[in-house]
Amino acid sequence: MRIELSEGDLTEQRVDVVVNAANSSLLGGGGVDGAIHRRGGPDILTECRALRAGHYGKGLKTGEAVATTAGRLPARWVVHTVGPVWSDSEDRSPLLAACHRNSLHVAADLGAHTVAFPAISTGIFRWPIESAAEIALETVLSTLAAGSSSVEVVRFVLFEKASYDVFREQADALGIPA
Ligand code: AR6
Repeated sequence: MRIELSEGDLTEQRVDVVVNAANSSLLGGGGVDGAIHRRGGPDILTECRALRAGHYGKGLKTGEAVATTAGRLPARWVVHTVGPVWSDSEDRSPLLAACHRNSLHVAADLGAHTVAFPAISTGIFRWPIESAAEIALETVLSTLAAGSSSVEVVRFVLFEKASYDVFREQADALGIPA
């Protein structure tokens, strides 16, 4: 099992699963969600609509994860998850951890070997990058250490150099090799 950090665009990753920082509507948005639907084409949205018409009639709850195929992206599946909006008054860290854990469980159910994550909640949802990096890395480490998963490589794809640097610093602190 390996954790990698990369500066770049999630929609260009040749992996089994890219994780989407979606919202509960599952019907698209800005940020990385907008980029995934733009680059992936309309099939992803068609599948998301079908999910809303079925089991996810009320939308996807914060912390949950669900898969669609990846349309024209060079990945096999998109796992959509909903990160928490940052709150100054409430500790929502367990929900941010749940996003990462549940995304990895869905990826493992698909038999995925390689998974790429963006920095969930750190854009429009305003989560401070230092805290997000720590939660994301710790949760992936503990989830993969916990047991038999098909997932062998988890790559965090950071859109900005500043975010990459923070993830690198937190990874060093957790003993994750460069
Ligand atoms: N590749 C990798 N990372 C990216 C990309 C990209 N192409 N584009 C943006 N980022 P955000 P959130 C980074 O806002 O905070 C949407 O409207 C970005 O710099 O995409 O979880 C959804 O529908 C930031 O570091 O997601 C929801 O409503 C990180 O991805 C809401 O935004 C996450 O930023 C979710 O907000």
